[in-house]
Amino acid sequence: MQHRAMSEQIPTGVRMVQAGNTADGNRLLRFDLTGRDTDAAGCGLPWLGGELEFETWLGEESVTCGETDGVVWRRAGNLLFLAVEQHDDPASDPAEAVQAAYARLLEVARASGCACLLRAWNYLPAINAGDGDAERYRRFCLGRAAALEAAGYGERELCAGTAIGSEEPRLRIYLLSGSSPGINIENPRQVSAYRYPRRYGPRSPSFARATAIAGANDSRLLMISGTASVVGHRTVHVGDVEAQAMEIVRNLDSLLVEAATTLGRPGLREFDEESLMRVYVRREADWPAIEARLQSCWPQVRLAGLRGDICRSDLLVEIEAVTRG
Ligand code: 3EB
Repeated sequence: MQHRAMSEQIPTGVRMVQAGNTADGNRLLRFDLTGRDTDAAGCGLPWLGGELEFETWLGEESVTCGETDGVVWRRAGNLLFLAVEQHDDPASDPAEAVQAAYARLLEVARASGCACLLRAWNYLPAINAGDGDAERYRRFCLGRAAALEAAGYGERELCAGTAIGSEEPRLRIYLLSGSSPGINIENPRQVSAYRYPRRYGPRSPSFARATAIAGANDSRLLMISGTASVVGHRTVHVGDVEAQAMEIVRNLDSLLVEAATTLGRPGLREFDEESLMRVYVRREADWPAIEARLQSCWPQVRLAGLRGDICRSDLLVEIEAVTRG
């Protein structure tokens, strides 16, 4: 897999990511964050509020769809959206099931000519169950890393990601891939997750802090990973949810500056009325305070609040975003 020089055009394109449940022949991906529509992709998490109930991702070309080896897919031109949704026992070790699911996803992506990873979302139950290296999140990371390694993906071929704990006995993995690579951005305030030290688990988490692809009208679509109150590789503000939220704001600001500079796109420097965010909170009661804080930082941004477990047990909130510039 080749990584494209940054000065080159990236042909893989998403025309638009919009809030709302709109119908369009180019609809590549639809997330129903409220969980009401079981035909759509979803997080399997209780929706707590905010203006964002649906995300609709539109491709540049018309969509074809199908199912291969238990992987449901939709294709628009150079882009492929893949989904695996299957039963998962919260009391089990998820490593093998995750490895097998990722192996199937990567094989369908490869066989379709869309082997380049662009964005991944992972939802699984009881993510913090188990002690030390037996924690289900760490076992998830092991299975994911093993499948990626077996398929030949190195740290430069990872993509933006999210991994959140649900309460339904179900593993959901959604993947956006393309025929050409995106551009990965790391956060200067954070150690790259794929280089976290051994203390966080036997295999480091396989994700980039953000991935940029082409958007409409020569813009760039920046897909930002789940971002938590992590500075360097350490959790900061243990036990203080509002301080964690404000640290995330600083992490996101730093990532935007890095992306704007790396990509030469000053329009990416700040979130705007097109930016969408999913806000995962461990304790439902924390949502109103978090929502108020985020609204005062970014009055134009549309948020979805979701009740989910964050992958380190000392993290209380995590935010992912998509923005264009
Ligand atoms: C962190 O910064 C928080 O394993 O795919 C965020 C986003 C986190 C994605 C993943 C984990 C993942 O380490 C955790």
